[in-house]
Amino acid sequence: MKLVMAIVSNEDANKVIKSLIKENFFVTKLATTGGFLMSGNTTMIVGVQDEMMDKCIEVISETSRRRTKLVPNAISSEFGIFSSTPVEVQVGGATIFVLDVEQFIKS
Ligand code: 2BA
Repeated sequence: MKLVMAIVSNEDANKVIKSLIKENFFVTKLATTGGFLMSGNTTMIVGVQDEMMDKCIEVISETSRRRTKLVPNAISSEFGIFSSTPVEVQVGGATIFVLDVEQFIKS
């Protein structure tokens, strides 16, 4: 058995969890904070049988794919603040750790 720990953006979290549940995985969602940006993200822990590992990684990767997004870019000038051309930022993506599980007990 493996323990998959996946860190995704809050924006993708619900989509990832819904897709995992649909594929019959058991998921625990943790509200976490990235140490670099100090902004909220979501960590999921999923206990999976070895043979289901690839499927689990596939579901997480497909539902949190890294992509670009256009966001408004406000610029201030001597005449006040106004919006200019939007800028492209990278969003999404998952950081995934896979750990061996020594024991799994449900009592
Ligand atoms: P990512 O590498 O996609 O990481 C997204 C979030 O995943 C991180 O949020 C952190 O919560 C987690 N994470 C990634 N790698 C990890 C690891 N080896 N161990 C534990 N948790 C890990 P943030 O820490 O807020 O980082 C946000 C983004 O800032 C990162 O995106 C990366 O592009 C950049 N970044 C993070 N640390 C950096 C550093 N030391 N130097 C330069 N850029 C950094």
